[in-house]
Amino acid sequence: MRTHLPSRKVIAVLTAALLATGMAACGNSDTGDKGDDGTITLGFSQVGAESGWRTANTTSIKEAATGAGIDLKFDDAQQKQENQIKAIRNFIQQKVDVIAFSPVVESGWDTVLKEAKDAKIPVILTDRSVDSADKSLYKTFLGSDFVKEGRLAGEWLVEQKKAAPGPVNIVELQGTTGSAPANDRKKGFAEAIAANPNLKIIASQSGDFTRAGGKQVMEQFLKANPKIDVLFAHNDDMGLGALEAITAAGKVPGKDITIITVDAVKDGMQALADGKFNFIAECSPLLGPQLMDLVKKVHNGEEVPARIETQETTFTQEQAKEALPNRKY
Ligand code: GYE
Repeated sequence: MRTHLPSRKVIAVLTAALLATGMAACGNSDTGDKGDDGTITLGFSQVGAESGWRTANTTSIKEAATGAGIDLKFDDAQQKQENQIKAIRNFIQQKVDVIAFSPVVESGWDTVLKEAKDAKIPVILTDRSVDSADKSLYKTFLGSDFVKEGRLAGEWLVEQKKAAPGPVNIVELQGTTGSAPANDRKKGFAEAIAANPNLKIIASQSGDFTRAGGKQVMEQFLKANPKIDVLFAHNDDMGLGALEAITAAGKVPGKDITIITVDAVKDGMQALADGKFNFIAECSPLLGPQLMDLVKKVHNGEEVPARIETQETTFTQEQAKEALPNRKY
């Protein structure tokens, strides 16, 4: 029997149209879903603002996101893992398309990474890595080889001190305890200086990658150790803080104490060009453009390499003088 009710086909078409309207109405920046315009939403959890390196890294990421037309949700964790975990959970709740973060420390991420995986949100690690055994918890890791940076610093010192007649006393300012760059730079440096038994680390402590930390710990080092020949600081900022402590103790940085750092941000390069630092192993913070490229690829379901290493170099005082005028950060 014929009825005047709409056919099944018509109902299906109407339902689809209603659904589409509903989705368009709620599927936008508020929820973090990809909108009709195809904009990708990226949730990014930054470590903090502890150093010149970090500031340059944040600028690079924000500029690159704007340039790539990616909707960036940026969170500053103030050097606290609990804040990063909270931020990542928020990103999951907001249903962002991709999550990227720079893990403040290496361990303790499995649970939250599993939550992101279960929510089918791809994760990209940038700058620092995690020690998770399950590599399927993230798509890729973009950043430097920190062991290599430590090794390059150590190899330079071995060459400088090859004719040293007696013990060379080294103090080390470590980065944030438990962070990949602190663990790896320490390891690479120790491996390299093992080539000369005269080179001895007599004190090693964390200055948390900050100028204030570097100054304070260096003051303690100077009080406790009458003969310090070399300072290896895991970043420029701690080295810059240490300069104040060294000068206040009546010693000449770069002469009485050889200073080696990592990063090569502008202030560090200036200290090197001025003869206050002696050597810097570069670590590039300009990861934004590569990160945005990876975000797009991962979002489109394309395969990406599991590890992408940043290209970097080293600087002597002469090389710093040459490079300084063109240094962008
Ligand atoms: O060397 C330091 C910053 O993770 C590579 O963190 C980064 C390090 C960088 O605070 O200055």
